[in-house]
Amino acid sequence: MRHPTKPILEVLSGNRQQIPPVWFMRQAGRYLPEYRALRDRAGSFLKLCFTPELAAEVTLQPIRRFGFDAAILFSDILVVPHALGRRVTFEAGEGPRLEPLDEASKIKTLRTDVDASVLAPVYEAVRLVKRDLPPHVALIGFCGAPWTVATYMIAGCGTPDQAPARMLAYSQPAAFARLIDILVDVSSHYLAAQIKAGAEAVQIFDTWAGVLPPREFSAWCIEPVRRIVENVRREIPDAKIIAFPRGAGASLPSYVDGVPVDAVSIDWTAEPAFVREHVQPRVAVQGNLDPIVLLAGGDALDRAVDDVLTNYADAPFVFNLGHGILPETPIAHVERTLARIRQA
Ligand code: 1CP
Repeated sequence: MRHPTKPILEVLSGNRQQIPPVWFMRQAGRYLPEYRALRDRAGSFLKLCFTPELAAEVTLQPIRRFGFDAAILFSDILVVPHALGRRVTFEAGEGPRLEPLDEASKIKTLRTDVDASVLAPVYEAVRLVKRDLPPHVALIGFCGAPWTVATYMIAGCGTPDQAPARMLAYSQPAAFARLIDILVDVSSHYLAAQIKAGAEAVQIFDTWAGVLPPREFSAWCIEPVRRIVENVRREIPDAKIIAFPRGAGASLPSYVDGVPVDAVSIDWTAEPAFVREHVQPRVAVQGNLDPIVLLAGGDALDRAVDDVLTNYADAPFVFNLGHGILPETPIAHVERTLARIRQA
């Protein structure tokens, strides 16, 4: 890792690439027929995550088909609550369901360390992927940020603005802080273990960062992720870390000031001139094609791809979506996008 030669690792080291490296959030998933076939065979989503051979195969599927510059380990942010002993299920077409952690008394009795044997297959999947990865492709591990994972643990599912977690943070701040502390601790170990198993970078997904007012954003998004980055770097000083504070908007400069990551992943609502002036001089940027325009295709897609390149590719930049690829996305639109990025 000290002498990166893979394009995405170069960018994470601050070296702009002539043709930006590209990968897509959720690139392994339901828009791929080969994923759907394997998911059917595996039975449950968690079985897919925790069977190393299957998780490795699903991770590699989009690499074989499209030649992305990075593979993202196939798993889910909710394996961490699962390893903390919470019941987690994924119903087809419904999204995740957890037993809600909706009272301070339930947080007081939550275990503070994960069951290591539950997460061991994840590290084995990392090793298997590394064995079969083309030489220029990097493997990215990941976890959810404490705030985002807490929102699902508290509500028991995704909600439009994660109000249950915001409510608990205001009304039971000590219990809420305890939950965040536990998640900081286990997520730090989880990321370090993925890197030790062979992940060359890690991404911290804070999907729900955008629903918090500034004071809470600082307390529950910036501070916990800063502590995770510090903990991981204490163990692995040159660890490459990307953060995705979705919806951070005008708070992006204070985010990159507070969280010393190698890259920040931005969503499609970011204002380009603002990002160029206040974010890109400090840190590499990743993003931010609207997943809906990838679904729409045609001239609108070509224009949007060109806009992203014009806006951000003059500085260290990783091409990605502004959020996960949608299951209905035609494969031809992904191919068209990659060809356009690489034609230059
Ligand atoms: O039926 C299925 O196959 C389940 C669909 C699915 C998939 C393919 C889920 C359920 N998770 C995943 C994989 C996944 N999740 C990856 C794999 C690697 C890749 O990117 O290819 C990753 C990185 C995640 C991360 C994740 N899970 C996030 C953060 C990023 C994001 O997209 O916002 C979140 C919020 C989750 C929770 C989750 N898991 C699954 C769903 C449908 C959701 C979202 C729930 C919601 O709020 O609606």
